[in-house]
Amino acid sequence: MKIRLFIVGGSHPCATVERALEIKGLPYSTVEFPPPMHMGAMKLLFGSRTVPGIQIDGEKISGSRAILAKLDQLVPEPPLLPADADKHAAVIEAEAWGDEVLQPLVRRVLWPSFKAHPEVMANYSEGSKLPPIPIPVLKLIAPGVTTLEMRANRASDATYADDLRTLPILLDKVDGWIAAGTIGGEEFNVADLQIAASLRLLMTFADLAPVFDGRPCAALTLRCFPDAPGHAPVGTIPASLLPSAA
Ligand SMILES: N[C@@H](CCC(=O)N[C@@H](CS)C(=O)NCC(=O)O)C(=O)O
Repeated sequence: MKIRLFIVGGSHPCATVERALEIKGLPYSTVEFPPPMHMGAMKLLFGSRTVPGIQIDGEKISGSRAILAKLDQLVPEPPLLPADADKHAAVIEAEAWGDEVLQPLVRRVLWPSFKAHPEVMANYSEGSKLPPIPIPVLKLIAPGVTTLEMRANRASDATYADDLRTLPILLDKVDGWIAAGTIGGEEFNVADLQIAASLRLLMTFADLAPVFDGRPCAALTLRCFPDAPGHAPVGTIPASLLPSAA
């Protein structure tokens, strides 16, 4: 089986797919694009402008959920979905929430943070195959890149404040799923991979450490994704917007 994964470095849904490929023991190669250039390239290649996209023996699939479903079909063991019908439905619901609610929130926090601190963006190219962009060049292109990304992700100063204020409520929801056994089992399911990848990216923000501290979802995230590229030091997010300041 020849597998090519199309990614942006540091992207959380791309991390979800990479972890699934690892769990399934499937070797693959990657094609990496710098953001926001991936949007045009992906639209041309996959008909949808988002990463991840995957090519499996020539068949193209776009979107982390569709890709995970395909991988589970191709390689059934270990399963990424429970056999029990009730548990299966609960996992599918948690996965959809991770994709549709949590994933976009992470982008709406990320891009305003990078807009204010373009130098931090360089930390997120750890492990990238692309040549590093010198900090002065990064600072020069950051206003354009971050404005485009904020527009594409419907991010604004208002969403930045709102998302950070509501983050603890979202984490309570994830902790609830862990308590119910929907996620956080010994073997990771599609919802674990979807949710933990988003939380892992948020956990690279040192400012958010107190929000995650001691939470079951933080432990699950680190178990699922021990390492993640990137680090945003304290002060990247304005103190006035941090949930603990509310
Ligand atoms: N929710 C979808 C979409 C992923 C997504 O939005 N990826 C971002 C990067 S993290 C992207 O490519 N954004 C470009 C755009 O919105 O045009 C998935 O999980 O595959």
